[in-house]
Amino acid sequence: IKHPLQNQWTLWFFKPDRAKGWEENQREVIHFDTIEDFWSTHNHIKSASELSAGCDYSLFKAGIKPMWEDPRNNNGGRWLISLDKKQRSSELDNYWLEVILCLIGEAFEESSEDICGAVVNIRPKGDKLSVWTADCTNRDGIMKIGQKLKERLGIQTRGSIVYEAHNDSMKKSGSVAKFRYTV
Ligand code: M7G
Repeated sequence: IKHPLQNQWTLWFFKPDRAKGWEENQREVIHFDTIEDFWSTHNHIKSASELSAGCDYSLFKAGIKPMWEDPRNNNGGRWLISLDKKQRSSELDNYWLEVILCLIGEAFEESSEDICGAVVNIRPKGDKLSVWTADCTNRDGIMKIGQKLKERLGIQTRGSIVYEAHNDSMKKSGSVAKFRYTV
């Protein structure tokens, strides 16, 4: 018998293709809902650091699309961890795996309900990891998730993780979105 996860999860892959719209470039790769199926997926796909520039992996609860427009994300936001270029080889894959394990293992306890998913963006200027939550006004839940994330990733620097509302990210045009919370 396989070990069931509390939630079913969908892995998405984004590959930039300028002939298509952003949403069309998001593809569902696989669903899983057991620990064993997670590991077999993880073991046979490329690691994040091997993806080409502009690609993303997203892992979301089944039924939630990895986009602002999904009703579960619409009023939400994300904890954002910005990496510098040299961290792609040293930290990125470990961090991404740890983020995934936090999600599928429901590490945020009662705040796990607020979790929608997580994204890794592979970018020339610096990769990004983010954890998306459902309600950008739920301060207590957001802070618990942010603190737990920092602890699990072993990040010590104060203020290194910032939370932004998707509504601000959407409107961001050159200028930096207002960060609502930091840990
Ligand atoms: P990004 O890929 O999150 O980060 O956003 P990057 O700037 O480091 O590449 C790049 C662009 O992708 C945004 O400016 C939007 O045009 C588009 N985009 C990103 N997200 C997360 C969404 C989304 O959820 N919905 C839509 N419609 N477009 C998005």
